[in-house]
Amino acid sequence: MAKYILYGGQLSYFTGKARAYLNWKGVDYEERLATRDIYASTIIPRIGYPMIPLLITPDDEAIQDTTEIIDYFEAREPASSVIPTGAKQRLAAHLLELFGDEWLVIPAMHYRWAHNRDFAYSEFGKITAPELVGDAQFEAGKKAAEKFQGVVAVLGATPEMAPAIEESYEALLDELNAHFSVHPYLFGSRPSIGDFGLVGPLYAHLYRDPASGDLMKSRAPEVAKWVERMQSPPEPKGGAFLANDEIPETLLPVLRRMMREQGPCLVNLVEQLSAWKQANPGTDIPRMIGMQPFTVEGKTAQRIVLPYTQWMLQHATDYFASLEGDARDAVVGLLESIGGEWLTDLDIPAPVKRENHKLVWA
Ligand SMILES: N[C@@H](CCC(=O)N[C@@H](CS)C(=O)NCC(=O)O)C(=O)O
Repeated sequence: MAKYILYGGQLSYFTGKARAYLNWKGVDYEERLATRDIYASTIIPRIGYPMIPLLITPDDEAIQDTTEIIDYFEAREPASSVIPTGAKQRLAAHLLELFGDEWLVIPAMHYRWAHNRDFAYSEFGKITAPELVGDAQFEAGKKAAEKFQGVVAVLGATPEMAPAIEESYEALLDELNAHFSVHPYLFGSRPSIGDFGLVGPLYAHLYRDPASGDLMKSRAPEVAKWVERMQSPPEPKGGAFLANDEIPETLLPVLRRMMREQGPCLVNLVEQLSAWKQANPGTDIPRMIGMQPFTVEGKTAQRIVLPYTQWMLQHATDYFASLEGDARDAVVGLLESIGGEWLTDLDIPAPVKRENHKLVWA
């Protein structure tokens, strides 16, 4: 039988997330480098725009988007699920996937482009121009990296924010280090969608980029070991989530950080997207719709507003809306304890969904 093919690269945030998941799920797949030729011959023709990772199934279905890749396998193999069944654990797992996917891009981009620039150029060279060598490959990498470098500042990783971003990231490393010195994964001995979300930034940019890897290994060795477990799982499809829907105490500081930093931006995104829809009837949803303020460790700047982020948020809010009785009460209690009360009565006037690799109004 034909294998699954994952097009991506070691330097890519979201390929790291997909690879970690496929390895844990024991999927028989082959990873292929997304070279310039692959973008032209396969990625753009199949999904309409240049983005990785792209998974091609044995039935020749193309799936771009790591959350959709995970959903695809979870539906086929629910027995070894990375989605916890306990209400608090599941809601927290959705939130931490959202945090990893859509927020930790700020420290990831900052550290790559402020502290690992030449390494990144040479890695971009290897992926886009494998036929070249030496300086020619490095220059090709520099050119290919321009697109990614160009968005670093609008994502919020500006030179003015650098000290605050580093302060926050180092504190996050300390929090995660304390957690992973007690638990192998976020919610016990089985990784969850939250673990896969976090390993996106914490593998390619913050572990594999050399200066960032040195920082992680010296300051937070338990986090580095978790990254290694995530990429090469010692027990694929094994382990279990903690009993009684327990949220470990050591995770609370991480959840509070997420709510403190990302929470206000999520509320603002929902408002902006609703206003945008009203102002632009019948228009396709663009990739970005405006700017918003964000605050990290007391410092404020502006960053872009991405409608896609609301789709990730809706995984948490849709799940919350499905809860009743004790399960709902337990989740409300958790949200109150982490500064996430806003989520309990959040109204999303302009919900979105994904269809054929595009975001559309739901
Ligand atoms: N939400 C997507 C994000 C994928 C993504 O941003 N991939 C990056 C590389 S790690 C990319 O190809 N970016 C190109 C772009 O943003 O135009 C996913 O989960 O797969």
